[in-house]
Formats: sequence, structure tokens, C-alpha cells
Amino acid sequence: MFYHFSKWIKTPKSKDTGVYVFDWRLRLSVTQCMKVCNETKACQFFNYESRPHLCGLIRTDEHSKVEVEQKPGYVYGNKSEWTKNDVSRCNDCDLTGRCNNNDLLSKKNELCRNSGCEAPSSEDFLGNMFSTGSKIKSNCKDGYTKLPIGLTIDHQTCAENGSWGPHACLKTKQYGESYYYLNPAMYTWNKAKAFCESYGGHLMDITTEEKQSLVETLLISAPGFNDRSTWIGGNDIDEEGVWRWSDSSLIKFSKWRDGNPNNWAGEEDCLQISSMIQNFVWNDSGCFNALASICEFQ
Ligand SMILES: [Ca+2]
Ligand SMILES: [Ca+2]
Repeated sequence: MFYHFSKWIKTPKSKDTGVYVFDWRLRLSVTQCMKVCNETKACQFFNYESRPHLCGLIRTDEHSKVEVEQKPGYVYGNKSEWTKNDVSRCNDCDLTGRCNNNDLLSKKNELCRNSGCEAPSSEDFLGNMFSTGSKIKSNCKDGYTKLPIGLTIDHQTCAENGSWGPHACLKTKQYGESYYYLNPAMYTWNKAKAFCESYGGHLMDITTEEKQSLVETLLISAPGFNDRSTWIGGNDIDEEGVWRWSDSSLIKFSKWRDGNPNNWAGEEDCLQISSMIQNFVWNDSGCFNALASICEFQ
């Protein structure tokens, strides 16, 4: 989201400089200011002065340089890119929805958790009002899959925690009726498992020779994935030496590395698939290790 930033755009009074306020509006909320800018064709940005609730609609001449500066008490909006990816979120918000500890000196922009959602980058959508409770009619962009599978609702609602729901869009690969997501985030096995489950899936299970071939294809085709180990769903957490997949079925087909599973040091309960150079054989490993992972959605 773009407001609650202590930033503004430098707008010298002279129109010669090319960046200027062409309209002032009094006693608007920042949301109303955004709305007015959005509805006004000439408006490209706004500056909003929090204390007097003053909304300045800004336009620029072609090729003029926009200078964004830190300035306490101001917020700005850039109509062309409402989203800001470098924003962290704070929990400590004042009554007007601004972070109490906004650290202006470090130039760290913070956004109150309850102040709205960033534009969903993986979605095509209509509209651009992103305060809490806003609804957008949306669909996943090409190459992304709407998760959980089978959900028919086609709109998203902005939740207080700044995320959209009820569906999410992940960039997956489809094989047959299943979709696979290679998660590059280095997670413990439990965290990787929870990640997949939060999208209605599970860590990938390799129950057949064909699925072993598939996982090798997936890993080879994904840059950065074939030279390291990756979490999949197998584990013997419940009972040492009894290996099960995500749905608790027993592991029958297997491609264990020689001498494994060996429960090394007595603490290897999670299944990793090794790198291409190790021929993608399986190893039991400590669940606490941080690895990439593969989610499966059906
Ligand atoms: Ca074990
Ligand atoms: Ca092992």
C-alpha cells in the first residue's frame, strides 16, 4: 500500500519545474484523497498532509523529474504504482492508522497491518481501492494457479493482516491433474509442510517410479533447484523407522541412497531428495534443516 508513508513529492510552486500541485482539496481523508486522484485524469500523484487533512493533486510535465523525499506528517500516492514492495509492517499503530515507531531516519517505510493490502502482483484485477475490507474481482495471471484448487469464488477481500483471500495465486507447473510449486524459500520441513497446507496442498509425495521421474524433471527445469537438496513429504516422525507420506500411507516405492535411511545421530525423520549430481536419491535428514521444497496440489 502507498499511504502512511512519511514521504512526499517535491512540488515547487512554479510550474516551470514541471512537477506541481494543480488542485488542493481540504478536509479529505487520505483514502478520499486517493480516490479523488484516481478519478481525476490529470492527477498522477498526491501529497497528503496529515494534520490539516490537506490533499494536493499533482501532475507533471513530460520528462520532468519526480523527487520523493522523507517528510514527517506527509504521505504520497503514485497512481501508476500503488504498490510498494519495500514496505515492512508494524503492529504498533496509532488511532489514525499510522505506525507509532515509524523510523524516519532509517528511511524504513512502515505500514500499519490494519491499513490495507498491497496490489496483488500475481492477479489480474479490476479496481484499486485497497483498504481493509475492499473487494476486488480478480483472477490469477497467466502461469499462476488459483489455490486452493476447486475454489470457485472469483473475488478477493483485503484482510486486516494485509493479505488477500480467500484464494491465492502461485506460479505452478501442471502435470496431469496435479500442480507443483517449487518453493525456493529455505524452510524447515515443518514450515515447508505448513506452507503447502496453507494453500490447500501438501509436500510432494513420490509414490511411483513415474513420480520420481517427474520430480527429477521438475528439479532439472527449475534454475537453482537441481544443485541442492529439496524437502518432500515423507517422514518417520510418528514412529521411528516407519516411513509415511503426507496422507499417512506407508512408503512403498523408494529411491533411498545406499545406507539410508540411517537416522544419523538419532535425529533424521524427514525426507529430502538430493541434488542432480547425486542422482536425486533420497536421504533421511534432520527436519530442522532449512531447504527448498516442493508442494503438490490436486
Ligand atoms: Ca528417523
Ligand atoms: Ca540419512
